[in-house]
Amino acid sequence: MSGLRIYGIARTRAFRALWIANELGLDYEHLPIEIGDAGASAPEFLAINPNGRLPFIDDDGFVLFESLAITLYLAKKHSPGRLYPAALRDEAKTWQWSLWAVTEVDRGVNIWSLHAVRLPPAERDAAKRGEALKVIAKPFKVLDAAVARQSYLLGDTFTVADLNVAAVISRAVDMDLSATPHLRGWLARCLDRPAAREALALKTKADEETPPDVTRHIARINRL
Ligand SMILES: N[C@@H](CCC(=O)N[C@@H](CS)C(=O)NCC(=O)O)C(=O)O
Repeated sequence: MSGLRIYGIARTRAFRALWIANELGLDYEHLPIEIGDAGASAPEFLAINPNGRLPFIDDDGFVLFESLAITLYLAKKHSPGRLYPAALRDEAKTWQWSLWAVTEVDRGVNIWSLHAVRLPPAERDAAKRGEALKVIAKPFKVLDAAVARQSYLLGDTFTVADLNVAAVISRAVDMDLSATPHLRGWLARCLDRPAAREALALKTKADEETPPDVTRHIARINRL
């Protein structure tokens, strides 16, 4: 056992940490705790991550929160020069794409998926869904162009830059992506990797087992 613990049910952004850990072939312990008072906001977990959010990791006593900080840290620790790029400018592009994903598309994809897939059909809001699609349309065109002439964001090989962006927009696989065919192909390539599929299987199972009240709670507390 490597001493790595990943906290958070795979339905949450913990999916990102699980994917990178699988990609790196790490031996880790997954603690699939829930959001809220019975999970991340319980005193024992607040003592580790005072944000009360998921995911967080404990790597041999080193605690880290923020899903993409976790993926970048693990990739740099275990795969320098491979999943984590060696060259300064490739590293900078990795930060660029990671920050871009969080600021430009994370919330929009989340809102869309809640109101297109995850909330009970009668509670889905078509206006919110449409607004979310409008917000992500422009950044999706940017991503589409970035992978139009190369297989991955930094060139010919898959790196943590791809993992971060693909993980953030993973729920977009259920969208009509015909307006961004390169993005669609790239996303399928990324999510088809064995390490991604393994994490996605956990996420799908967690999605299926999530009671509607929890999904409603997620939409309410995040104003989605
Ligand atoms: N920027 C943070 C966001 C973490 C976050 O909001 N996680 C959600 C689950 S995906 C959560 O824990 N929500 C519970 C809450 O807000 O109380 C990250 O990427 O790790």
